[in-house]
Parts: sequence; C-alpha cells; structure tokens
Amino acid sequence: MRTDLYTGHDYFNMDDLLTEEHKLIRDAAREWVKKEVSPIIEDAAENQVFPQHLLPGLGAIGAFGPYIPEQYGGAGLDQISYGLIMQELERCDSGLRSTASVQSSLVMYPIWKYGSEEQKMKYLPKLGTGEWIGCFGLTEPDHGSNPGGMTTSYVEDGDDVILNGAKMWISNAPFAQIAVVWAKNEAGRIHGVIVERGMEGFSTPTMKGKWSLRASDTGELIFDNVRVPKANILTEKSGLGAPLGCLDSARYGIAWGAIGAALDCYDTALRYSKERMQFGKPIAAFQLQQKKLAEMITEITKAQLLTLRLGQLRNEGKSTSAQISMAKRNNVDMAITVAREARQMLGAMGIMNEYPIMRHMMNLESVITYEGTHDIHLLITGMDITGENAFK
Ligand code: TGC
Ligand code: FAD
Repeated sequence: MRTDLYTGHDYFNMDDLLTEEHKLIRDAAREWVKKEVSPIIEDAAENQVFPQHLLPGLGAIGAFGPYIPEQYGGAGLDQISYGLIMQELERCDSGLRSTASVQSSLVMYPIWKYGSEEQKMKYLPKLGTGEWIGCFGLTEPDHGSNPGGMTTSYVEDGDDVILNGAKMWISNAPFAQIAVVWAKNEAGRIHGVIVERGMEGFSTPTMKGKWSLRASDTGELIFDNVRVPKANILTEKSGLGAPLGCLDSARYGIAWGAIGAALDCYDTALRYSKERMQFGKPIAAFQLQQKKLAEMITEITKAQLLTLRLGQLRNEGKSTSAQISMAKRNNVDMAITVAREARQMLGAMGIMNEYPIMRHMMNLESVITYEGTHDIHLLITGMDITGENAFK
C-alpha cells in the first residue's frame, strides 16, 4: 500500500457541530490507524488473517466499549464519539471495524445491559483493554435473517445447563476467549449465555474462502453437550428483543463505519484524478469524472448529516430501531456505490492492492449482508411507515 495520505472530507462543515473532545478522539483514532494498521492491512487481507497484535492498541484508543462506563473498563464516551471511532477504523478496513463493533456492541453491551454485577466485573474490564476478545453467536446455518427460528438450546442440570447446537458466520470466533451465545431454554425462550473457550464440547472451526472481509477471522461455534454454569446466563433480558437490542447498537456503528469506507474511496479517487494524465489533461478535468466525484461527495455528505443526527438522538435516548435500520441500509449502499465508481476512476489501477478501493468494495459486500441484509432493513422501514409486516 502507498503511504496513507488520507485527510478527511467535511463538505458541510460538520466539524462545527462536534465538540473538541469528539475531534480529539477522531484524530487520535485516525493517527493510530495510519501508523499501526495502514502499512499492514493489505497483507492481512491477502493472508486472510486478523492482525491480533492490534488488539491492545484498539483498547488504548477506546475502540472497545467506547460508551461503556469507565467503572466497567469502557471509555465512558458518548454515542457520537463511538461513531467517529468506527468511521476511522472502517476508513482503513471493514474487518478492523467489525472487531471493534462485535467487542463493543455485541459482547460488552449485552453483558453490561443484561448481565449481573459479577458478570460485569469478571468480563468487562478485560474486554475493554483487549486482553480478552469476545464473539456473538446469533446466526445459525438454517437461521440467518430469521434468528427467532434458532434451534440452539439448553436444558437445566443442577447448577449448570447443557448446551447443544451450532452457530455460523461468527466474527472473531476462531480466537475469542468468550462467546455470547443466543439459545432457547426448555420453555423456548431466548437467553444469552456466556460460553468460555476451553469448556468441554465447545469448538470454533475457522471458515476460509471469503473474498470479502478477509482481514477478519470468521468461524463456527459448535456446542456438543457443553456444560455451562447457570451463573453464565444473562438474566436481565430474554426473548429475541435481547439480541436485537445489541444489533441496534452495532448497526448504528456500521452506519458511521460505512461513511469511513466511502471517504477513503472518494479520497483515493480524487487524489488519483488530479495526478493521472490522459489526452494531455488530468482526468479530473473531464466532466464525466467530475460527475462521479461530485455525486460521491454529495452522497457522503448526506450520509454524514443523517448519521450525526442519529448520533444526537442516541445521545438523548430517543433513536428508534427503524431509524437505525434506515441509516445502516442507506450508508452501506452509498459506500458500495462510491467504491464501485471510485474503482472505475482508477482504471486498471483500481483493481490493484496498491490502492484500497477494491478491498473496500469486497468488504462492503459483507457489510451489506451482516447485521441485517439490505432487504431486511428495507422491510423494517416498510413496516414502520405502514404498520404492515411483510417479513412473514
Ligand atoms: P419480531 O417479532 O419483529 O420481534 C421480536 C421481538 O424483538 C423486538 N425487536 C427489537 N428489540 C430491540 N431492537 C430491535 N431492533 C428490535 N426489533 C424487534 C420486538 O419488539 C419483539 O419484542 P417482544 O417483546 O414483542 O417479543 O421478530 P421477527 O422474528 O419478526 O424478526 C424481525 C427481524 C426480521 C427484523 C429480525 O429478526 C432481524 O433483524 N433479522 C436480521 C437478523 C440479523 O440482523 N442478524 C445479525 C446477526 S449478528 C451479525 O451479523 C454480526 S456481524 C458482526 C460484524 O462483524 O460486524
Ligand atoms: P438469508 O437469511 O438466507 O437471506 C438470503 C436472502 O434472502 C437475502 O438477500 C435476504 O435479504 C433475503 N430474505 C430473507 N428473508 C427475507 C424476507 N422475509 N423477505 C425478503 N427477502 C428475504 N452473524 C452472527 O450472529 N454473528 C457474527 O459475528 C456474524 N458475522 C458475520 C460476518 C460475515 C463476514 C458475514 C458474511 C456474516 C456474519 N454474520 C454473523 C451472519 C449475518 O448476520 C447473516 O449472514 C445475515 O443475517 C443474513 O443471513 P443469511 O446469510 O442466512 O441470509
């Protein structure tokens, strides 16, 4: 990869709406990414491996549990800070942001919101520093968009439960110390269960062969009569609403992250278009290329404003799940479109790993599918505005 020259783009002076603390947090994340991740990210993607040596650094910049209170090992920041960190991570790579999203919103959040004081004190501080990594098991081989149909289940046995089933497509599963697993009890009610690596009958095979999100480790979670202490069950909330509540937080982070990926593609294409000469002129001087760039920055700017407003609503505790769905869907779709247009602007160079665009484009194919597909988020909006459920 070339030297990372990214500087950020703020066409509607959005920085004026941020606090000094927001800007400091964003700039610190940006500098860390440039120094520690940009030089190695293409190799990581090529080798299909998440660079685990980055975990303490992610903890240090506040990427693990940004909005979790400091007493539990989080950074105690607001929702906009969380979003800005996700934007900076995904500006480099969606897989990097994925690791932070899963750790913060899908592992620390449910323990913080639905766990006991003992569980919070046992797990959250280690997760906050990155000493421990967690993963989130909701999707199953036969239940993706419809997680309510899950078959992973447990039965009680004295002070323990016995867990059976399988989860698939789980980010960070191959190296996580703990998994927050969603399973049905004997009454068919969904609960979160913290499963620890080393428990007998628990395995986490790696899934290889992805052309997308290659710098993120994805795996299965297999439970073969795993004995888990009842003390590991998250008891403060049950039902499908419990995992979906975590997804609200993660989807909000993705809405910011996708802007980061789009900004990096736009930044790369803009710079290239000023340097690349054809027919005696920089290609930036041709109307067709200007149309692409003008439309990119217009769509990025609209997404930035939508998402900042969503962050304000989240800070006030007023955002709805449907608003989050709209932002996630819009921003990821916008980022894929920007990536495709940017790639064309680089001509043949656009397919090379010397530039980040093709990697972003492939990554975003996962981002548009996970945490609720593009179609599912449209149906959530449709149901919200009409009152009619078109899922079933
Ligand atoms: P439905 O009957 O609508 O709802 C069941 C219960 O859940 C409540 N609820 C929510 N609660 C909190 N937040 C939300 N966003 C909620 N949406 C619904 C709802 O009120 C109800 O509560 P109650 O008390 O009445 O029981 O459920 P449904 O079975 O019809 O499904 C609805 C649907 C399709 C929208 C939902 O299942 C869905 O979102 N499906 C998509 C699945 C998904 O997003 N999976 C993500 C897996 S994790 C992942 O991808 C991580 S990627 C990580 C990375 O690397 O970044
Ligand atoms: P399906 O549900 O089979 O959908 C297939 C197609 O049918 C889609 O286009 C969908 O939009 C459409 N469809 C489905 N239902 C409807 C409907 N009612 N109406 C109209 N169209 C419909 N999951 C986790 O639990 N934890 C993780 O950490 C995690 N990480 C992931 C990492 C990666 C790289 C990927 C790719 C996925 C990850 N997932 C994870 C799984 C992800 O959440 C699911 O892939 C996603 O929810 C979609 O499920 P599915 O792939 O089974 O698709």
